[in-house]
Amino acid sequence: MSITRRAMLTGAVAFFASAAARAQRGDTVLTATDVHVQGYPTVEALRWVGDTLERETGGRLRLRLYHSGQLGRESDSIDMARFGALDITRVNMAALNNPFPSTQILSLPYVFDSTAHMRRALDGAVGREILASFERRDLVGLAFYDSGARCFYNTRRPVYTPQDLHGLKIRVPPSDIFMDMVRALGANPTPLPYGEVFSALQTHLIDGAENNWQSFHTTRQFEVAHYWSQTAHSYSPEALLMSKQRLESLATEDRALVLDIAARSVTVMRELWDKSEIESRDYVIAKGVKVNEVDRRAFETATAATLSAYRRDPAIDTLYKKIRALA
Ligand code: GTR
Repeated sequence: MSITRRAMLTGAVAFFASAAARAQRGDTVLTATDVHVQGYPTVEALRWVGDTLERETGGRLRLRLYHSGQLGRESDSIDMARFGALDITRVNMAALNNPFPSTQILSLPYVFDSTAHMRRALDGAVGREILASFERRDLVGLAFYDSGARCFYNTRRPVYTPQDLHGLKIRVPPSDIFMDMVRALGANPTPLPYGEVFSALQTHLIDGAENNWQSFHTTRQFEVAHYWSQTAHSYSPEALLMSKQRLESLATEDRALVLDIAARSVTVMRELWDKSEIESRDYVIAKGVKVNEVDRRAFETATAATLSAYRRDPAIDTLYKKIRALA
């Protein structure tokens, strides 16, 4: 037998022996998913959750992370977690707006003034109320992560006022709020899964989209869309969700540990976020992306009807007032 073959066999035997020992010890492997690539702050925060779980339980609890959308679309991953086919999913609020109405306030236009404002709201009563709302549909809200300020970018021209968006086909995530908002701005909303936006821009199926600096950078959309306009129209944050059924299947102390580590990961995420936001912005600008400020007032006015339509729901209106009180 060749040395490499023998080494491979020895390796395989050792792997299966340790897997068998782990199974016997009752080790638990939690599966987690994220549409972003390795190195993206949400993925790295999840990796930190996995490493910390493993370290603090001596390997009894671990996380298997499927990044880069390996397990499909965000909206599908939410259902998979609800039915227990997946343990943890990291998704944007936009994918939750339709099935979980209390999340709508976090995605609506011009609700937050800054990242600091959003963090204050998420760390307090507003955040707690929204995280608790996931339980109604078999999920546990573990934490919120940042997603920066979403801005418009396109392949055609700089956008200073809503008029500049008129007639453009703009990709939106699967949320009625984003459909309504883009329509209110005079553009044509085109819902597409995140993984399809780059090629849609490249083939001119769409003219533009809206997102944060890190997504614009890591999906390489900046290579085809050269105009970034600082609209900061939505801070729609991320949610870390867990299958309720799976969490409840864990021993009491493990359950507490998962909740605690997820909560601690927020600080890790925020540090990664702040650093990568600057890095991504500087990177795309160095690659030739043209950035411009916008007439923010004009964007607020044009989207005001979208905000007030959702505020007709008294629960949303109460959350809105609590958030504005923290501005
Ligand atoms: C990103 C978010 C993703 C995904 C994406 C999108 O900012 O992190 O989870 O929702 O936006 O627009 O689809």
